[in-house]
Order: sequence, then C-alpha cells, then structure tokens
Amino acid sequence: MQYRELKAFPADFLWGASSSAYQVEGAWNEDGKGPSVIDALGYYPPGTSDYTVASDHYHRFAEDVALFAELGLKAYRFSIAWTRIIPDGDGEVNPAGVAFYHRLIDALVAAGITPIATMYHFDLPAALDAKGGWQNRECVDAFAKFAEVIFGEYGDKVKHWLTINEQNMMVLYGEAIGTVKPGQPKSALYQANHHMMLAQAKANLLCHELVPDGLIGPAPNIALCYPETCHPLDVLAADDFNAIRNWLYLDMAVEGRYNSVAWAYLEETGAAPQIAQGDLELLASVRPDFIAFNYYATHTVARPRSDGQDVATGGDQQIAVGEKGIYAGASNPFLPHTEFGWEIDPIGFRNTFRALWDRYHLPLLVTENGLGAFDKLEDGQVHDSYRIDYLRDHIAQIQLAVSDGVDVMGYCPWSAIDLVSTHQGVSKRYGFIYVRRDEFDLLDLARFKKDSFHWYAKVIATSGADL
Ligand code: BGP
Repeated sequence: MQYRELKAFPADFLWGASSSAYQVEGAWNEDGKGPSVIDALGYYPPGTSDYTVASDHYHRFAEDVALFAELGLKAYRFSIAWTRIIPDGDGEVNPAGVAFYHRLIDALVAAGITPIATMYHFDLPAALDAKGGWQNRECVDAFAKFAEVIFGEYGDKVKHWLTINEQNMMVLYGEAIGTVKPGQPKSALYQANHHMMLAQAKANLLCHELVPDGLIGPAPNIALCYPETCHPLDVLAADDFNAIRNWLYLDMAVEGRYNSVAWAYLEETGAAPQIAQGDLELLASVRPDFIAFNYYATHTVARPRSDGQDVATGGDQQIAVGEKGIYAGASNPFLPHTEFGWEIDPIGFRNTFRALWDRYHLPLLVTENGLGAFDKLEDGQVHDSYRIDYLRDHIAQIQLAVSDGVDVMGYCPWSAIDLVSTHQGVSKRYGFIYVRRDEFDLLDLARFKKDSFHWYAKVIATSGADL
C-alpha cells in the first residue's frame, strides 16, 4: 500500500547503533577476563584475524562514546561479556570486569545515550563449554546467576535488556558463527536450544523482579521467508522454514509454547528435546516487554528438489542452504546482493515488521541491520555512499511500517563502529566510524568519521524527516 502522507517517527524513537563485546572490545584476557568459546576457537577462516584486539574499544570506549554523542545517538546497543563478569561462567564475580561496564554505561548516560544491553552475544564462557555448554542443563542456572549479578549491578542505569542475541542463528548456523563445534547432531542443538529458552525465561523473570521499570526482550535474527514461486508446495516450504527459522523462537519467547509446525519438524527429524517437569510451566509464565530483532534480508526457499539436491554449501546467518526433504534454499532474482553475497531487501523489512506485529502485537526494536563492505580510507575520509543508500532504503521502510500501524521503538543499525565480523574478519566493515587497522596489522587503530556518519547524524537530528 502507498500512502499520500506518511506518519512521522515517534518523538521518543530510539535512533541508535549496535555492537557486541567480543567483536569490538579486544582486551580478550585483560583484567581477569576468562576465555569465551570465541577466544578458544583456535581456527579462523583463512585470511581473517582473531578477536584479541578487535577495535580496542575496551581501552578507547571514552573516545568512542564521545563520537557516538557527536553522531547524536539516542541509544547504543552493546553486549556484556559474561566472561568479564564471571570468568569461568558460574564461579566468582570479577570486580574489574564489573567496573568496566559501569564506566561504559556511566559514559553513555552522561552523554544522554540510552544504554541497551545484550546479556549474551555468542561469547559463552569456555569453561561452561567444556562442561557441555548449552547442552548441559547446568548452563541455565549459570545464566540466571549471571543475570542476577548484572541486573543488580546495572539495573538502576540500564532499563533496556536483551536476553540472547540470535539464538536461532546459533542453532541453525552455529558452526559458521563459531559458537558450535563441527559435527553436532541436530538433537544436541535443539536440546541446547531448549535450555537457552529456559535461561531466557529465567532472565525475564529476574529482570522484572530486580530492575525497577526494566524492559526485556529476546533478540533473534528474524527474516521473513518467501516462496520461490506461487506453487503451493513452495508456499508450504516457505511456511515450514518460517516456522523453523523464525516462529519457533518467538512463539516460545512471547507465548511460551513450541510452535506446532516446528515441533512436528523436530519430532519428524528426531531432534525433539527432552523436556523436564516444570519446563513448560516456566516457559509459559513469562512475557517479554518488546521484541528486538536483527534484520539483514529475507530468505527465499522452495519445495524439496525432485533430484534430492536440497542442500547447498556455504550457508550462514543470511544464506539459507536448505535441508534435505524439507526445503531447498533458493535465491531471489528480484534482489541485489552485497559484496559478500547477502541479498538486499528493504521492502522485505516492512514485510517482516508487519508479520511480527500481526503475530505478537508487541513493540519492535531493530537491533541490527546494515551493510558489510570493503571500505577504503583515503585522506582521512571514507566515501561509503553504498551504505547510506542501504540504510536510507531501510529507514524509509520503517516509516512505511510505522504508517501501517506497527509499533516501532527504535532502530540500532549494525554497527556503531567498525569491528570484527563474525566470520569474515576486519575487512568486512559495517560501522559509521572507521577504525584504522588491517586484518593482521593493527596500525594505529585511529577513528575516522565516514560519510555515513555525517548522513546518519542528520537523519537523527531531523528524526528521520531528512533521509
Ligand atoms: C549477526 C550478528 C552480529 C554481526 C552481524 C553481521 O548475525 O549478530 O554479531 O556480526 O550478523 O554478520 P557478519 O559479521 O558475519 O557480517
């Protein structure tokens, strides 16, 4: 639908930007921090660096927050490294790690920037992983303990909380992201998933108990799945993949129940988790205050191929590879791609907003969206007009979604500042702020404002009126 006049963005719209601890902080073993699964990875895709220094935000956060303030951010979404707070995941609290996030949060609050904290963004403590990670039910209580510590420490200053970043991607593409060891059976992945659901539910309850006026929500990666054609079997395959990729996670987080199509798929494929007594009651007893979601692009899928060749190689958060006999990954001929092969679908953003709003009727907060590219620094400048185009097109679709009646709380694109990508190193950049380092040569890590920085500053200053 077209509108003659669009609704304005809400006055309290959270114009923000995002990051995650392990991708931006560096200082991977400083001040008592324990190793996470990411630090312990030991393998990185050829030609990409590790996360030991990243963007050195741990040491330069004051300079970075000053730049965020200059950008005009109303909100900054970051994650708290569990291993800084409790280095081995469930033992002693590390005061130096606790102090770091106090310093960061205080700097944000002093700059008038609303802190939005992700509790866990891919970096499970390695010590917990050694005990089976999320497959071990003990992880649920470890997370609840961590939640109690951080709500107690920061709850008077941080009112917006996100539980788990992209739980769905850790289940579906954990090997590509680095959170899951290769070769895990599907049943183990979905048992881990069930435990994460329980951990999330406990965190939800604790937040409402310990944080005055606290708001908490899940943060999956949600992308509407399109059928390759209008053949009814393609439509069915898209419906199946929507259930497996998207609704399994949100039906549980919001309504406290397993999505029936997703559950049928789990039973059919021998991956249904063990559910202990009391689990379903706990899950049904919570309701989040909002839904946060990361959106990069829609997916397109088709019915299983008649030759059985449903599975392609090279899948990741944004590239559906297919599953034999269930659905086949397809590409959308109407969409362009980024330099890294991800499709670009701004209209799909609006479609996804509508689907989420129709299903759940909860306020929606975008916690990631952005363009990874090989930026070039020349004479202290980065002319990233391609990123501006991408963001402009997506923000325009948010305004259309707002005009459709969707309750949108805010927009935190990925990423506030350049950081290390999940599996394509430093060269795949997303930030408004360029960080001068190469893949293996750290150079001086100096910061530079990209063209997109100046453009986004104007967007924020005009509350989206001047795109
Ligand atoms: C999301 C993750 C982020 C981020 C982003 C971009 O899945 O939550 O951590 O990295 O994707 O992905 P990539 O870094 O692989 O380009």
